[in-house]
Amino acid sequence: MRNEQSPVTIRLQDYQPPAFWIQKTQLNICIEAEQTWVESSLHMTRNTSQPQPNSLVLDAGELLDIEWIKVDGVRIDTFERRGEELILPAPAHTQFVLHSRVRIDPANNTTLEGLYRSGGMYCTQCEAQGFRQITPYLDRPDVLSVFTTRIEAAVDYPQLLANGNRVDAFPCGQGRHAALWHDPFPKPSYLFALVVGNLVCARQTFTTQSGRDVALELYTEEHNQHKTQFALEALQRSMRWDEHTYGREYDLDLFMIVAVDHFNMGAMENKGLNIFNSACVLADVSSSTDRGFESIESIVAHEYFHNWSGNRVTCRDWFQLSLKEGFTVFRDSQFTADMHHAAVKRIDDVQLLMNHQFAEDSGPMAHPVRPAEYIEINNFYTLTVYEKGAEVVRMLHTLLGVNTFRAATNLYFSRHDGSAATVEDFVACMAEASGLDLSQFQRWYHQAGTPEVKIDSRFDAQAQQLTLRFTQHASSFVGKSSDQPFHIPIRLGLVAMHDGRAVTLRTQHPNFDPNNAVFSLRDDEDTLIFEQVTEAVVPSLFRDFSAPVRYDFGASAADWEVLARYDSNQFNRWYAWQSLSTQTLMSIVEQQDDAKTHLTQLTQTLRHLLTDATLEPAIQARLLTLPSFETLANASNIVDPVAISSARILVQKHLAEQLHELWLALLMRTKSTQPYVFDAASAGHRALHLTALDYLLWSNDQGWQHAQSLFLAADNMTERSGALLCWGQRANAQWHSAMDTFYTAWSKDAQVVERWLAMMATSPAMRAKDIKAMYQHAAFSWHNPNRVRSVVGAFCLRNPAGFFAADGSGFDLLLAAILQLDQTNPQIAARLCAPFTQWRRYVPSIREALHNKLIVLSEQPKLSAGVFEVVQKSLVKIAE
Ligand code: B3K
Ligand code: ZN
Repeated sequence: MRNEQSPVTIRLQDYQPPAFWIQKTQLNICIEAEQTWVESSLHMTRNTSQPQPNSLVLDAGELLDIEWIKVDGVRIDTFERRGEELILPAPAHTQFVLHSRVRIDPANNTTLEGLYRSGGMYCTQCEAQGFRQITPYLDRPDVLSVFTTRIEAAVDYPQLLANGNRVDAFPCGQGRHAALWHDPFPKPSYLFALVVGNLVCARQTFTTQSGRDVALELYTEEHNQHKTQFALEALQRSMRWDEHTYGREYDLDLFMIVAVDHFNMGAMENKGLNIFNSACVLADVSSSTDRGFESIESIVAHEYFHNWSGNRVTCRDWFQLSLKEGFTVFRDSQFTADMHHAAVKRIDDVQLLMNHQFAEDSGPMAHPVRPAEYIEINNFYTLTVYEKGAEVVRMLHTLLGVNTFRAATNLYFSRHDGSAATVEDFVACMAEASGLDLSQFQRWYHQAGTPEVKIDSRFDAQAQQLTLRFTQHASSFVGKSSDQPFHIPIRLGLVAMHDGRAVTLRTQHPNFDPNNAVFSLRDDEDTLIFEQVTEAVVPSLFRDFSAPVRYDFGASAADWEVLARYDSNQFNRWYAWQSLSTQTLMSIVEQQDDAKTHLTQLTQTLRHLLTDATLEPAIQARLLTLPSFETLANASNIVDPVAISSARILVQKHLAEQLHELWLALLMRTKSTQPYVFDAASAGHRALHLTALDYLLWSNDQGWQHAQSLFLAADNMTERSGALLCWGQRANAQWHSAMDTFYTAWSKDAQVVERWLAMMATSPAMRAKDIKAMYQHAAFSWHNPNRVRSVVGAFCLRNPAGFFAADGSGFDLLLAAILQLDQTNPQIAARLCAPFTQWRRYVPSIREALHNKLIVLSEQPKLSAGVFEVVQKSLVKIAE
């Protein structure tokens, strides 16, 4: 959809409270075969705390065909439409009813925002600004209203769902029927939802801690009814956990989830009626993987947790997005850690943060957790707002401790219940409950960029003192950096160099909290002195990644090895292994003289980790895995994708050959002997089994046969698709035929087909021409975002060999896809621009080619606001 208006920048500093409130919203939505009618009655009052306005300005999207508007029953013909604004003369009374009737066309709404058709059903997506494509409204999160919704449709659509409680359902003649819903909780329009379809429903009941029964309903198309059980159980676990951990009880008598095939993102937390991308909710033991189950459980939990962090307490404006998203991501990560394995969850989260959020935060799209301005709000559903936002809440949790943090969230939920809050409100509750001064801490919300902490570590054997001298430096994309020091919590320990023992921490520093072993670094520089240190130690810093920073303590390979082998903090063992192997890989990428020595040391450490019987399988799997392409790209001053990929293969091959017997023994030892169940322990075994397979694939030319055997023998999707995935890294004729067999067996299962498409697209042998051929495949559709992500997204983001092919064909492919999608679904088009935004990181030939594509985009006569914003920000001139 093109935006004919020139894009406007919205700024936090311009925030004004609304001039009107809407106490009550009554909607009447009539779905007909060719069109849909929406009538709304808005019971409005003037906000008397604001100056008296001359006009009433409503949000009215360009998809609305307005039939009439009335104020207190009198038709208004003097309205004006300006872009997405509908401007009426301000009504004379302070209280009035605004009544409107509009026509919309859900079947042709390809943006998947507002009300649209997905396959045979109708559904909505209103966050952030989709409601204005349904009816004229004050479509902003600080206007909260009580909604009553009447839905009418043909009886071919038995389910007529909306928020709240169903208060009535009745036939209306001529093969049509209607339902009436009432949601007693005032909510902003972005939480409105409606679903109309021919769906089956799986039901369970949950009894809350206060003894109320809540009906849980999961709606899907009939062919998916065998895939609902897991999500319903995950929902029950989430509800119980939120009662126990945060004292939050569900508030309606009904909680519904609907699975939808066409969806721009993962899921949406509409009040009482969550709508999910099918891929993020449907699962069963035959078609899902361990990772798939974990991810569904965490998304179900995330959306459920929003009922309090987002819905009961909502955001004042979209700059406060992280207030609900960062907090809710933190809550869902605590939940997953409690359900499964805390250190594993932490490793997975930090990997996402370091690989992708750090890159975002040092590039042209860098923005603070609470952005100060935007053009297209959909561009700000970012890793910074979500993941770094969650890290900021985690730091508060670290500084306050479990009990005080709980007291602070209790205060926040009770003080702001039923209202729209800000980040300051949240931090104020944290400060009030703890007595801490968090004014400096607030900078985490306002300053972009990943801080860098340097630590100079000195041991004085005679004085038995270890001195750690810290300096911090706020670093960001040039022109956006700010030099105010952050309040950085550093959880730490000391590990004896010679046998890995934990050494007692004795210091007088006032900013060191001995109960939690947390040092608060608040200044640009500070020095921490540990006394009575009788032997050489290695500092184990930022345990559990206590702050989202890059740090450097000048560690030698030997230091990292001590930590990787002995640190009592499992997360830091993984971090040390990653650092050690990154050091080795970068020495090869940069062709340093000591690369060979590094490799020998790395092999030694890996041998130790591989034979450490005390490690739990899930942790061991992660400790045996080499850093990803992205980790290495982030460690490079100038990214050379070819050099990185070949170094990674070289090292993987070396480790595979040198330790061949051990990998083989590990493969045998971790073979599954029991029928498949999904739980943390057996998932850990499978992860370890697949890690061994991944190395064996490279240990000699016959390695693929292990993958083939596993593919043929596996009784579960984790191993079956895991085998195909690693075998795909060395795709041969047998891999292609196994992929064909796999597709034929699963072609009716949409979620498996999406995984198959992504496996095809990420095999390093694939080139742009092969991806173009995939566009013709029956399973591909430009109108289904999951299919676009599985093919175009997977190729451009996760197939460096293909995307960065020297002839530039990968870049041509991406440009064409963006231009095409910008006509139909601009949100997806803007997301796909991500690889272009990083152009400055690469070697000159790639840098120039990516830059050229951005120039081509910038020269298009009409771009959506979303793509326009990304392109414009990426091209901004910087002083080198
Ligand atoms: N709140 C939604 C995201 C909406 C994205 C709009 N472009 C899902 C979530 O974060 O829970
Ligand atoms: Zn969310």
